[in-house]
Amino acid sequence: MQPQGRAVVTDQQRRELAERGFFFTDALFAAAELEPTRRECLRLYRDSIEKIPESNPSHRTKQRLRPFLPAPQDASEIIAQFQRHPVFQQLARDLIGPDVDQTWSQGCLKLPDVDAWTRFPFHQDGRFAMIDRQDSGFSCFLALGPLSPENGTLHFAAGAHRALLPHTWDERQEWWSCDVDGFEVVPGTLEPGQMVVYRLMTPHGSPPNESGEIREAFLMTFNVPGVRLVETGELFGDQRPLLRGGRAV
Ligand SMILES: O=C(O)CCC(=O)C(=O)O
Repeated sequence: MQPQGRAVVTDQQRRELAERGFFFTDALFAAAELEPTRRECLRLYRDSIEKIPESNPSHRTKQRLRPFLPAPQDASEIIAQFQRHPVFQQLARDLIGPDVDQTWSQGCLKLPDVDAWTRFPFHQDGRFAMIDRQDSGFSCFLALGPLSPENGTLHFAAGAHRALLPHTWDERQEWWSCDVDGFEVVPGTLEPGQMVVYRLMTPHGSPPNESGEIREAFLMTFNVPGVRLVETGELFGDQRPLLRGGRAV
């Protein structure tokens, strides 16, 4: 068990989260702490393509350019350890309280673009997973490498996190899409180890990766334990305990 640490969220960041739906952190992870997770994401990416049958070329193309790499902890003990980093624990204590679960995680790699496949329309995660505890959760978009508009970093719409916006289904991208016209949109330009911390209803989306390099990011979502899907009542997500009584479990 780890002792409880000092708060990492400042009053200003807390205000920004409440009013704008997100805040930026300093670089809270050293390069040597990020590197093993970065390498593991690349390994999981390569493995994920091998698993797709050659008989399904369009699925292979999408997975090659904008891989979906959920629950990386199930395939990597290195990542499973990293997800319990004291920084995540302290953020969770500061923003949620003494009892917290990891509810979602994914590697967020994006390859150099072909035909705008690596664009992600603006959306609220709350539209993908309609859960009963949207307000208590938060996500961390962590830079494993430098992130910029050019390499397709996530952008965040400010002040639009209080209600579900209308979404339409984008057939080509196979993604829910909402309109953020009229809201300030802020690019998540980040150095390695920096994060944007945002609410589950904060609209976010990303332009194509126009650079020649892989965009390397990592996503973590935390919430109170026992989060359920509204429609079915089923427990949602990873349900992986992080804190109980303020202490790591
Ligand atoms: O990787 C990206 O740029 C977008 C990912 C995203 O928004 C999501 O998975 O909800």
